[in-house]
Amino acid sequence: MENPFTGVVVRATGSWYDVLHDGTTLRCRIRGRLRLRGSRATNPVVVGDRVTCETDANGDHTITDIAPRRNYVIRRASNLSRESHIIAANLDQALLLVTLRQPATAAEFVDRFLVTCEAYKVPVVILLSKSDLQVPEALRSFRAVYEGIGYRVEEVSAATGQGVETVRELLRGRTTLLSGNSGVGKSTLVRAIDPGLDIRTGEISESHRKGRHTTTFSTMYPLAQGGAVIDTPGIKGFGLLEIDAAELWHYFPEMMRTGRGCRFYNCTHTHEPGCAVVEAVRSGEIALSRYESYLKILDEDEKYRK
Ligand SMILES: Nc1nc2c(ncn2[C@@H]2O[C@H](COP(=O)(O)OP(=O)(O)O)[C@@H](O)[C@H]2O)c(=O)[nH]1
Ligand SMILES: [Mg+2]
Ligand SMILES: [Zn+2]
Repeated sequence: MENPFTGVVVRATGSWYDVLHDGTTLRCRIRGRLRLRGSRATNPVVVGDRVTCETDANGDHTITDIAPRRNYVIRRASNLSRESHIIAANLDQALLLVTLRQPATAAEFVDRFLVTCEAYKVPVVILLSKSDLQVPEALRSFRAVYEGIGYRVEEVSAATGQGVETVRELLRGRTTLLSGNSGVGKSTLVRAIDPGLDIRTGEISESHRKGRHTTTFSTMYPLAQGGAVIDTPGIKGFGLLEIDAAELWHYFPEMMRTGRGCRFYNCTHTHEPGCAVVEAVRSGEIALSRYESYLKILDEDEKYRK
């Protein structure tokens, strides 16, 4: 094998990194100085990173360089933390699986994820999952809100096969971040597309890690048909700590459209007179649930910003 070699990080645990090179996964460590470089993120090497690695005389592999990231998705390291954690880099798109019942996905979760995708310029498609279990009227009103904003929404069901071909085509040849609450059907959907693929929970049960409570890591799974999906187990929400409070509304496309009409150029769309956004919420042009998500994110994230 060539030395140095290049590859893509398919799993990053913090202590070791799996790098896919030419169809083979090689376990690598990182060099100390890579840990220190740049960014506030707690993890220097992330799933999706294109890396250069060297193999030493003992046959041990070390990541020595990371190519600049085209994009990435980030979250707060934990609920009460100012540190950020990059979930994955170099994404072509994100698919957000949403179920309106069994289990019900909170609107705020959906909207936070969409804001993250807007902010980091990752195209996103919303999949209304387990469509066979949903109430048609609830599906219709969800679509009305999100398609009205400009998002693509598809109904899928691994049980009936609805939308599975559409998802197969969406995944082909692309690197896709798959997201959604636990239980919305991510693993089942991927198995319907690539039966050989077994997306597990991503939990690490190495003995030296016992006692740590959050031992879940995102993992990239190459697809037989080309492309790869990144599963992010255990992620309950996306923090937005790199987004300025004054800018948050820029990542709500419908607020971007109406906010131009506000009396004050620096309107926060909360209390100001002559606010075109508040007026649009009143008239029903902007969905109340979206505006509520905006207010919650503003309020919650205020305390974590620098
Ligand atoms: N009725 C129905 N059940 C589904 C569908 N997709 C998944 N499930 C079930 O929902 C549960 C959670 O699915 P899973 O794929 O593990 O969700 P994940 O946590 O997002 O990976 C399992 O019991 C699945 O059998 C679907 O399209 N329709
Ligand atoms: Mg799963
Ligand atoms: Zn305003």
